[in-house]
Amino acid sequence: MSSSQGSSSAVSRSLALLLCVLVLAQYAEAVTVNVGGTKGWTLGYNYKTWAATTRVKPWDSMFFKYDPRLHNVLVVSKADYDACRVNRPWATYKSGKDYVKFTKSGTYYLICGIAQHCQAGMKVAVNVRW
Ligand SMILES: [Cu+2]
Repeated sequence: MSSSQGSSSAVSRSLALLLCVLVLAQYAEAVTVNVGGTKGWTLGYNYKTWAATTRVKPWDSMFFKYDPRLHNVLVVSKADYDACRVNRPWATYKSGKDYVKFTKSGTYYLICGIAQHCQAGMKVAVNVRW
Protein backbone atom coordinates (compact mmCIF):
# COMPACT_ATOMS: atom_id res chain seq x y z
CA MET A 1 0.00 0.00 0.00
CA SER A 2 2.56 2.57 1.08
CA SER A 3 5.00 1.51 -1.64
CA SER A 4 2.32 1.90 -4.31
CA GLN A 5 1.56 5.44 -3.07
CA GLY A 6 5.28 6.21 -3.15
CA SER A 7 5.70 5.17 -6.75
CA SER A 8 2.60 7.02 -7.94
CA SER A 9 3.84 10.26 -6.39
CA ALA A 10 7.22 9.64 -8.03
CA VAL A 11 5.39 9.39 -11.37
CA SER A 12 3.58 12.66 -10.62
CA ARG A 13 6.87 14.36 -9.83
CA SER A 14 8.38 13.05 -13.07
CA LEU A 15 5.42 14.29 -15.08
CA ALA A 16 5.57 17.70 -13.41
CA LEU A 17 9.28 17.93 -14.19
CA LEU A 18 8.71 16.87 -17.78
CA LEU A 19 6.01 19.53 -18.16
CA CYS A 20 8.39 22.21 -16.84
CA VAL A 21 11.09 21.14 -19.28
CA LEU A 22 8.67 21.22 -22.20
CA VAL A 23 7.38 24.67 -21.26
CA LEU A 24 10.91 26.05 -20.86
CA ALA A 25 12.05 24.42 -24.09
CA GLN A 26 9.28 26.18 -25.99
CA TYR A 27 10.45 29.54 -24.65
CA ALA A 28 14.13 28.90 -25.24
CA GLU A 29 13.93 27.67 -28.79
CA ALA A 30 14.82 30.67 -30.94
CA VAL A 31 14.63 29.96 -34.64
CA THR A 32 15.49 31.72 -37.88
CA VAL A 33 12.49 32.88 -39.88
CA ASN A 34 12.99 33.62 -43.58
CA VAL A 35 11.11 36.82 -44.37
CA GLY A 36 9.21 36.27 -47.62
CA GLY A 37 9.87 32.54 -47.49
CA THR A 38 11.91 31.43 -50.50
CA LYS A 39 11.24 34.75 -52.27
CA GLY A 40 13.13 36.74 -49.68
CA TRP A 41 12.86 40.54 -49.40
CA THR A 42 11.70 41.80 -52.77
CA LEU A 43 9.12 43.71 -54.79
CA GLY A 44 5.89 42.00 -55.78
CA TYR A 45 5.48 39.86 -52.69
CA ASN A 46 2.56 40.02 -50.25
CA TYR A 47 4.21 40.54 -46.86
CA LYS A 48 0.84 41.13 -45.22
CA THR A 49 -0.16 37.54 -45.89
CA TRP A 50 3.30 36.32 -44.93
CA ALA A 51 3.14 38.12 -41.58
CA ALA A 52 -0.38 36.87 -40.87
CA THR A 53 0.66 33.25 -41.38
CA THR A 54 4.14 33.25 -39.87
CA ARG A 55 4.94 33.01 -36.19
CA VAL A 56 7.79 35.15 -34.88
CA LYS A 57 8.78 34.94 -31.21
CA PRO A 58 11.09 37.19 -29.20
CA TRP A 59 14.75 36.24 -29.86
CA ASP A 60 13.90 34.63 -33.20
CA SER A 61 16.05 35.91 -36.05
CA MET A 62 14.20 37.32 -39.03
CA PHE A 63 16.40 36.72 -42.03
CA PHE A 64 16.14 39.29 -44.83
CA LYS A 65 17.74 38.08 -48.06
CA TYR A 66 17.97 40.50 -51.00
CA ASP A 67 20.28 42.13 -53.52
CA PRO A 68 21.91 45.00 -51.57
CA ARG A 69 22.22 47.03 -54.79
CA LEU A 70 18.41 47.09 -55.04
CA HIS A 71 17.02 47.05 -51.50
CA ASN A 72 17.67 47.62 -47.83
CA VAL A 73 15.79 47.12 -44.56
CA LEU A 74 14.75 49.92 -42.26
CA VAL A 75 13.17 49.48 -38.85
CA VAL A 76 10.75 52.38 -38.44
CA SER A 77 7.92 53.70 -36.28
CA LYS A 78 4.32 52.86 -37.10
CA ALA A 79 3.78 56.41 -38.36
CA ASP A 80 6.77 56.14 -40.70
CA TYR A 81 5.63 52.69 -41.79
CA ASP A 82 2.18 54.02 -42.63
CA ALA A 83 3.60 57.04 -44.49
CA CYS A 84 6.58 55.16 -46.04
CA ARG A 85 8.89 57.78 -44.54
CA VAL A 86 12.49 56.59 -44.92
CA ASN A 87 14.61 59.44 -43.53
CA ARG A 88 14.63 58.63 -39.80
CA PRO A 89 14.84 54.88 -39.28
CA TRP A 90 15.53 53.36 -35.86
CA ALA A 91 17.88 50.90 -37.54
CA THR A 92 19.23 50.31 -41.04
CA TYR A 93 20.40 47.04 -42.56
CA LYS A 94 21.97 46.83 -45.99
CA SER A 95 24.16 43.75 -46.33
CA GLY A 96 21.60 41.72 -48.27
CA LYS A 97 21.87 38.93 -45.68
CA ASP A 98 20.57 40.53 -42.53
CA TYR A 99 19.41 38.91 -39.33
CA VAL A 100 17.00 41.14 -37.44
CA LYS A 101 16.06 40.14 -33.91
CA PHE A 102 13.63 41.62 -31.42
CA THR A 103 13.91 40.54 -27.81
CA LYS A 104 10.58 41.92 -26.59
CA SER A 105 7.03 41.21 -27.65
CA GLY A 106 5.41 43.87 -29.77
CA THR A 107 4.62 44.91 -33.30
CA TYR A 108 7.63 45.96 -35.34
CA TYR A 109 7.62 47.81 -38.64
CA LEU A 110 10.14 47.20 -41.40
CA ILE A 111 10.27 48.80 -44.82
CA CYS A 112 12.56 49.05 -47.82
CA GLY A 113 14.11 52.50 -47.99
CA ILE A 114 15.02 52.45 -51.68
CA ALA A 115 13.10 54.59 -54.21
CA GLN A 116 9.35 53.97 -53.96
CA HIS A 117 9.58 50.33 -52.90
CA CYS A 118 7.70 50.85 -49.65
CA GLN A 119 4.81 52.50 -51.47
CA ALA A 120 4.85 49.53 -53.85
CA GLY A 121 4.28 47.18 -50.91
CA MET A 122 7.79 46.32 -49.75
CA LYS A 123 6.87 46.74 -46.10
CA VAL A 124 6.02 44.36 -43.31
CA ALA A 125 4.49 44.69 -39.84
CA VAL A 126 5.57 41.81 -37.64
CA ASN A 127 3.74 40.89 -34.46
CA VAL A 128 6.46 39.40 -32.26
CA ARG A 129 4.97 37.36 -29.42
CA TRP A 130 5.32 34.18 -27.42
CU1 LIG B 1 13.47 47.61 -52.13
